[in-house]
Amino acid sequence: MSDCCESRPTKIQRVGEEEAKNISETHVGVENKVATRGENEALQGVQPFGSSRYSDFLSNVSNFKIIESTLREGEQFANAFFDTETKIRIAKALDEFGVDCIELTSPAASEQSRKDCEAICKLGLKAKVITHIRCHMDDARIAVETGVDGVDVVMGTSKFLREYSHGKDMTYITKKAVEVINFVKSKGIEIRFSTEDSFRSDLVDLLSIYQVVDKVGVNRVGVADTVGVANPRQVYDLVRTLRGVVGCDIECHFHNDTGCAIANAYTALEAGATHVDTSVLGIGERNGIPSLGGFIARMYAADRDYVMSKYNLKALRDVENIVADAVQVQIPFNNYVTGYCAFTHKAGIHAKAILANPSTYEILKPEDFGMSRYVSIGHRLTGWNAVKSRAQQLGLDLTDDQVKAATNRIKVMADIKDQTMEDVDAILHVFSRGIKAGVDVTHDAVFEKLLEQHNVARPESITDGTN
Ligand code: HCA
Ligand code: CU
Repeated sequence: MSDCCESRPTKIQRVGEEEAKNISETHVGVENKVATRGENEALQGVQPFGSSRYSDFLSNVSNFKIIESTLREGEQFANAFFDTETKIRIAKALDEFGVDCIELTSPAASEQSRKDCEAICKLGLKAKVITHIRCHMDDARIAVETGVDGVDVVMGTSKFLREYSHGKDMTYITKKAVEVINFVKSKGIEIRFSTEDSFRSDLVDLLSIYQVVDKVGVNRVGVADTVGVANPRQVYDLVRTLRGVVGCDIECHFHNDTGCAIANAYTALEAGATHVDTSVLGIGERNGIPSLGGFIARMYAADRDYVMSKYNLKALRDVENIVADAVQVQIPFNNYVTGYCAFTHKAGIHAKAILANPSTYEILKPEDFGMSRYVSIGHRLTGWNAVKSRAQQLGLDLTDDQVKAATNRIKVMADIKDQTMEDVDAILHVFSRGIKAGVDVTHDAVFEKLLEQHNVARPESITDGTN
């Protein structure tokens, strides 16, 4: 259902991986002779300015861990209901992708949640299995019995949460945190302490409690933008300040209400955070958190080697399809990496450059993700270079002038309606055949007659309109 490539319209031309690779290799060779140093660096890698800024001493852009929370935050998505079998499928698919940790709903949430947590712990995954609990001894006691590798503890610290949620003051929160942390640690299990709604909490309160829990020996502290209010600059400031206050790892959790979740996660890493929370397709409370695919795309653009060495990028599509089916949503058309048009190039100018060297208009290499690039040619913005490439694929021997004439014909017809790939192919075949027969195919009436004959000869392909 959610396989984006199955439903791709036929006016789009797929550029074969091999073909693209060859074109790209040839082109880079030529380019090296003429391009400036900066341009060459940009062409050779995916990084925008050739050299990176990631030598920043604080930055973990090239050394981060993913805490994948589809089975915790994602369960808070409006459509989510995961039975045991589905949870196991998702956990295995995430493990196959290579996420570092898989976070599960609190075993204190329900009897079935507890059983599912135990079942996932028994799978023997490579990823660490952690669960997420309130800062409460009752929850902690249940969590440590499930077999998890770690426990993520959270407690609200903002004025809103202190007044309208749990009603406790900072002294109580700190005392509780220390009690829970000591208990979990005594069981030899990893522990993280996070403050809910960190960005609307008092900075002094935050830094004080993080300092206390760091001294007690948490493995990580967490910063959570629970309401999606933070912007990247605020994230940088807070995480950088926190980095100077605690010695433990720093996890970050960003909601996407105002569209900054991935940028915030990236900036947090630049400021010294070590772990980022994601969910598949970004599902979660309200409109969710950074999507695994979007976050990975962002990190790939920053350090392709690190991302490719650590994660099985070709498994992304599978895990997204599994989750999309489970929560009954479609993969969005503009989804990072796997969206229907993520690697589709349309304008003639783009198509020309893509055929010469895909890096000209692509920061992500589709083949690294097991995806294909497409060049859309049956429309009024098309260009003759892309049409020429299609003619070559069809084995038609047309001169550039003849291809240009055929392109004009495609544009005339596409002004009436977009042409399918088959329509485009028909025009090219008619041109080629007409030229061989010595007739003037640029003449409207001649062309139309030949096209009609061509279509009559292939009625079944006209009616179903597919390629
Ligand atoms: C929630 C809790 C949480 C916890 C994040 C964390 C949030 O509101 O459901 O443990 O760091 O967004 O604050 O998901
Ligand atoms: Cu959340």
